[in-house]
Amino acid sequence: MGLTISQKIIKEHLISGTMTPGSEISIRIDQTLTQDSTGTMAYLQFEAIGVPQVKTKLSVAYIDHNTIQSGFENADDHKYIQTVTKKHGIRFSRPGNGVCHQVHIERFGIPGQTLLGSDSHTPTCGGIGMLAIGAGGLDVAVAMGGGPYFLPMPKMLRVNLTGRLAPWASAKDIILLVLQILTVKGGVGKIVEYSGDGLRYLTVPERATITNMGAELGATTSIFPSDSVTKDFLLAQGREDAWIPLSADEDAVYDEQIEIDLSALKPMIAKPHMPDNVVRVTEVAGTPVDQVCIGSCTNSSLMDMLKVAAILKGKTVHPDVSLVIAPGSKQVFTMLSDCGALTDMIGAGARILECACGPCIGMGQSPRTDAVSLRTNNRNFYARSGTASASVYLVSPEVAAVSAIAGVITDPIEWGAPPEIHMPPAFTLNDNLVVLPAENPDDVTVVRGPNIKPFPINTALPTEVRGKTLVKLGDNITTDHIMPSNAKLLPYRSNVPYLADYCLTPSDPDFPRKAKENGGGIIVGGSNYGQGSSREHAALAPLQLGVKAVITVSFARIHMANLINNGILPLTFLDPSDYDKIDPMDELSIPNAPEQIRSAALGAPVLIHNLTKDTSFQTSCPISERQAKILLSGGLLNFTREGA
Ligand code: MIC
Ligand code: SF4
Repeated sequence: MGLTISQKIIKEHLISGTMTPGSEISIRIDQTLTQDSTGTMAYLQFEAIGVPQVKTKLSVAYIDHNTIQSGFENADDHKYIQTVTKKHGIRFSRPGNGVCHQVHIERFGIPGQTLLGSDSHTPTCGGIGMLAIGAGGLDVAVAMGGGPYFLPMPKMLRVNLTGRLAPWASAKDIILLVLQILTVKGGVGKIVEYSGDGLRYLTVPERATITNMGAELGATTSIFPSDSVTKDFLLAQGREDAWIPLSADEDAVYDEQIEIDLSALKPMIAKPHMPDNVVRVTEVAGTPVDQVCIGSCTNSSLMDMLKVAAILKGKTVHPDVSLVIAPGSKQVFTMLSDCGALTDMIGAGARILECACGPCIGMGQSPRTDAVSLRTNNRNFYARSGTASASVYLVSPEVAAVSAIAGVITDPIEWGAPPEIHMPPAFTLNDNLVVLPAENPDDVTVVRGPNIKPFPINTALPTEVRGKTLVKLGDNITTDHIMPSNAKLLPYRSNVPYLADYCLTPSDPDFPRKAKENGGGIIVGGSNYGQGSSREHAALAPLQLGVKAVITVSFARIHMANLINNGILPLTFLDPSDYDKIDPMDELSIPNAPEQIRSAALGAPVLIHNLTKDTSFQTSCPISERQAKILLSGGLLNFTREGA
């Protein structure tokens, strides 16, 4: 039987397990990436593991999220990351070099290799045929130390693209359509592979937009073949040596398949507050717009920026609109400047931001109260912009640019002919903002600022897990609900005790108080709980508050792994109607917890008593035997220290 692209890469990197969907496998990791908002924690954990030098082929630490230095906290964390990476063999991409995913695909990604990143959009490098997976910081720390990465073997989903994009339709519209079809939980437990004769018209930056936003499907990752388009891109980046051909076998078997005719695709838009709330732009055309943000790791490539500049050239941004543009990398910024496109943007009235995540993670540019904000980002989760009352819509750079001029949401199809942009034969190369690790690690002193506080470490699983239902949440609770991140909170990513006071506050402002007053407790949630980011803080903050278990209808992949790594029990209702039978503040008890968790790994249900209602219900804990041991030890760090 033939293999898919990702099955081929997994087979080559397989350390343990069999490639049967759902069963636990472990793979060798070639490269890792971290960014600063998850990186401080990842490097603290790497230090705790105690491996002197990274054992990967390449590890890079980016500074791109926390770049508003409104106090000493960000700068201190940057210094910590710069020194800790220098000591342990990791390259350091300085602030100003760009957004991690954009820089990594330009300068470091390699087709056929594996990449583990402490950021959910790590799959961006799937655009060049790399198996690139987002994970929690601790999993990345273990991979840097040479340890395997464990994951359930994913199912294979093929998206077959035929034809060629019609004028004004873009890669963003492809992934928005896929999100409309599959929803934000449609990719859980799957790898999405792209194929078909439509591929030959899609450039690497366009492919990267699609694999990047595949994170919003909940997919393990997304991947394109490595073909002549990939080769041309790597050649233009001066990295032709990195190219290998890679495609699925003719007789590869997929568990699911979707067909998309690119020529029929029209500009799409995701309405508030979910990336799968997708309609045609025409359905909301005419809505007045207050803010337009162009950038983020989804749409900040040179191609995207050149399109925007061509649309803005000679025009003026509508007086009621604030337009901000953040190019994705120093390379993009430099080339925009050299060719005069930057002048066209500035001339039209765009406010140019540094090449970083910026507004995408609420680091500045929070819109006004009740604003309509049009963004080229990948996520429009509730309150993520920093303004809870704002309505954030997700669009392509083309829709964003024409709407910024018109002042209302506009379908560009009515705008005339689209600009014709071609990939450059050569990109401008200058890696002078990537600092190499020290030749003599002993000479490097790691600098730790006062913002770095010890992070909570769980204790071994007690015989009885008992606690009150602190909160009962609905479906699709995101990590932005669990551990909000914005300009006020992001600077505290190395200070979990501080962050814990904001845990789950977008859903229940009293959650931290209730947790503290009750000595911790249990969270109850609906389906797809913990979707979105890889931030471990969404497990660490509940741990800090004494949360012992989370019972839901279903979990998102990375968050569930983060809960396990921190020794918090992830349980799912065996009968989803039991969700309706729990009320907030009901006291729950899991008797014989260690025994029940051990048996859960073999498929047995976990029995829970509702002491308040004097009833019982069954849950499942969908874990492997290895994960059961981690839970018994009270988390991965304890498990590793115990020498397992
Ligand atoms: C995001 O887009 O939500 C983030 C901020 O990049 C996160 C990482 C984080 O929370 O630091 C992600 O995607 O994993
Ligand atoms: Fe940064 Fe936004 Fe991309 Fe996350 S999604 S890495 S915050 S640009």
